Amino acid sequence: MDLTWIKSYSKLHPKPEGLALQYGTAGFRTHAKHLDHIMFRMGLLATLRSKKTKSTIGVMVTASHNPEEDNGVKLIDPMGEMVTAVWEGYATQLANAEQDSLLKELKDVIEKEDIDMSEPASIYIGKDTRPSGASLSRAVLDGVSSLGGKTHDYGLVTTPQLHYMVCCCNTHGCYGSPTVEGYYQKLSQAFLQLSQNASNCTDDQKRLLVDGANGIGALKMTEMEPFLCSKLHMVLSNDSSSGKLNHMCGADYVKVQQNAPQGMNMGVGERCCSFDGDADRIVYYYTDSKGCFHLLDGDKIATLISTYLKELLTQAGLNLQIAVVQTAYANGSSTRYLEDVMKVAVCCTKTGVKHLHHAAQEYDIGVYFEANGHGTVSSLKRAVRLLESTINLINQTVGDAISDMLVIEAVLAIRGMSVQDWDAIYTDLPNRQLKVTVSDRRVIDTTDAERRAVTPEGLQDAIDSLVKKYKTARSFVRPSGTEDVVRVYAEADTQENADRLAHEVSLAVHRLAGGVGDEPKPL
Ligand code: G16
Repeated sequence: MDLTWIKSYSKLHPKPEGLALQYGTAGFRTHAKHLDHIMFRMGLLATLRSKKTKSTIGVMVTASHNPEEDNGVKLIDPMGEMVTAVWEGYATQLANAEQDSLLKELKDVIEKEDIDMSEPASIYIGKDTRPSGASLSRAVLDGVSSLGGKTHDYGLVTTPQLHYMVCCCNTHGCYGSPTVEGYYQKLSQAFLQLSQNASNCTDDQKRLLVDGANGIGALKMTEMEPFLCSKLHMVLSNDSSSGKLNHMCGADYVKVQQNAPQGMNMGVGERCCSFDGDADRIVYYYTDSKGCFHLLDGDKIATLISTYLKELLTQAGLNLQIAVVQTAYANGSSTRYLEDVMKVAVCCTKTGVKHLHHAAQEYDIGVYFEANGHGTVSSLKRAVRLLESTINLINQTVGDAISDMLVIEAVLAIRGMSVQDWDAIYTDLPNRQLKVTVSDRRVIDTTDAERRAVTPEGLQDAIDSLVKKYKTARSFVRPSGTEDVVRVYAEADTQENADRLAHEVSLAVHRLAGGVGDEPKPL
């Protein structure tokens, strides 16, 4: 097939010479000014994927938790899941092709995948609220139309909403109606039905403070609130009316800083939650009467939801296998609680919900949450009436802050639990996350679900001997797939020791993995 016209189209979205980017943990992500050619090329690739799978494919323009100046793109496969590793490889191949070899690389993918170019293609596009989103999503549209694909531009949506639309479309409406209103209706109906099983909630119990990270989640919660028929009273802060996206707010900030976001007026003991920039992550928290901050992260969410589902299975007399999937970041206390007290299977995968999602699908019901609040429940939908509303309330395609929040609110109400009761299920081990800048983070290679570093030589030995100095301690390092940093995680018996260990491991990374600038300072 003659595709030479692609050459002239692609000149409108030229690649800066020498710039190389990788499809990372959740797609391409960097400063928005480097992304125009990537977006055009991802439009091309999504069109090929659509022709190949004879299905609608999604392209979400977002950089999620990253700063407002960044942007990125996530590709969505037919059932709403992330694209496969092989296609991630094609994405990197196309992204990094210099201008005059793009056509050759495109043809290479077409040949390898044996794509029939006469097939129609359909692409759903969405974007978060970043200022760069409008022009970058136009570049995606250009890419799709240059290969003759059809597009439906949903404009401003959360990432999970776009996953939902793609899944609805490819299941011909079985998963729901592929509109934003269809999404609100599906989730709110399930929430209202589930909530009928809760004893009457007081106004205080219905009140939830929501930090919208000054992003798309805030806009969408405002749209959704009327569908919830006053069963949940959300008080929004960081609603994008004034603050900057993810700046001193949002789920990533709260999780990493272990602190409340700016701009939220929290009363003692009040239940609060934070979304991230594209509303696929959520964390909960409150402050106690002594002013102490309590974080209920993805591990606590997985525990709450899996305990509830296990109870339902027991009540229904169903012998279904339930498992919780975690990553290296899971707090040691949560893993111990799940395995020893709850007796559920726990498995550990690499960071990135795409890895957790696949592992979760090995079980009848797989609850997966990263400690950072990104996750969901993936289950084989059996004809179990008791579970039906819970299942309907869950966006099974991908982690979804809105759907997760409604499940948590319903489960807390049904079980008559306060946020403090939930927090008391187990006590987190004190922990600390740090970032270290190195000249090339790819020098760090890991194994064992990223819990051990294979290179550079000597780094793992250094970590092992540092860990030995502390009680109930654990630490690991891994290159981020979304930011140009090495992430360091440490936990230990006290916050002071966790901080000290994280700092010592950061120093080892700086020394052994080519640290840039001054050595990390103690906390
Ligand atoms: C993305 C992924 C998450 C991952 C996070 C951090 O989240 O979807 O699964 O935990 O990046 O990844 P890394 O540590 O490799 O930078 P989001 O919400 O930013 O899309």
